[in-house]
Amino acid sequence: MSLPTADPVATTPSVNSTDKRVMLLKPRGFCAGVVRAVDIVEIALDTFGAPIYVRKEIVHNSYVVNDLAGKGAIFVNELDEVPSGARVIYSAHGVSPAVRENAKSRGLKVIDATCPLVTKVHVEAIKFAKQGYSLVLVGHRDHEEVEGTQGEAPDVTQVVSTVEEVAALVVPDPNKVAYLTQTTLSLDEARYMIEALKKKFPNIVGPHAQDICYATENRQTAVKNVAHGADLVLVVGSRNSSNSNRLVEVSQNLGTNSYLIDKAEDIQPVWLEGVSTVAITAGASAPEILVQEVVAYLQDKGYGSVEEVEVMPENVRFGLPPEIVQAIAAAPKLPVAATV
Ligand code: 2E4
Ligand code: SF4
Repeated sequence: MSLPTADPVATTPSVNSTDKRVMLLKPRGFCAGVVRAVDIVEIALDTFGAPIYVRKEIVHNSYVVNDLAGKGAIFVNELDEVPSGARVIYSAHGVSPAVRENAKSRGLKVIDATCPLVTKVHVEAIKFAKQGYSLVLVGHRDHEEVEGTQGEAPDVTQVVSTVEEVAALVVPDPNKVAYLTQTTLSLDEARYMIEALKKKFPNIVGPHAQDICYATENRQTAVKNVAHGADLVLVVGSRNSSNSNRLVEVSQNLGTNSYLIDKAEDIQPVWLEGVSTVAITAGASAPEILVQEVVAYLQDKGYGSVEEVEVMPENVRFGLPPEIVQAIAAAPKLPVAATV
């Protein structure tokens, strides 16, 4: 047997243009809570006029935030930056009672864009705390949603994000423990964490239906269904979007390369080397216009076939909050155009 005379050169298999295709996952992108939150800011700007303040990013997406800022919304980190008596919108991720009290004492006019499915978790926290339970909130400590939910019962709530943290939990009565979760966790991670909690506290109680919301679950299920048939999964979403990051993890855990991109320009050409099938999805806060720009970019690179793959239907809508419904009702009606 003869030894090779030189190091073998790594070659990337070239992909025939006719094999290059895009799978566009469905459901993807805006969920009902995000549609509602963005509508609230737009309607508030239209009916009340500027200035309209928004506490934190209305949703975790740079394009959405920049777009609304361009229309006159003023994004602030804390209520102290809002002038007394002004109008302020709470983000879709919710706020703690401490924030609500601060707004009241400052005389701010509040419009609440908290997603109803986040509010549902707040209600559970209040219920369990009233019943004397110690609360374990499974989630990411620095996330605004977790800060808001924890704030409902701060003295009895502990946040955990790893099984090591579950093992280290100390509570006054191990038979009186309840758990809740952030709405945008990985379903697999959450299951694993809840199993660890049940082992440590066999009498632990939880919500009737799980706290991870339908949109998080559907987008993860769609990725699970197609990741095996793709060489690359691109997730459109911003860095600070929890649910978008979870979609990348779901794909990577199944062994399919995946990247989070804010926009088409973030795609690095090297990612596409040897790739024939690209699956595209989008986090719950990522607008469809950015998805279409990614599709156009890939088409330009020879991915000529674009097929929408609908894994399940999704038809959820949420109503608007009363302050907005009243504002719409009170707004002067536009004159009806004369017919010729
Ligand atoms: C409120 C609750 O929570 P996450 O970081 O995924 O938020 P994002 O703004 O990216 O998505 C919408 C949203 C809002 C999700 N859950
Ligand atoms: Fe609401 Fe779920 Fe959308 Fe979050 S991802 S805003 S909880 S519907």
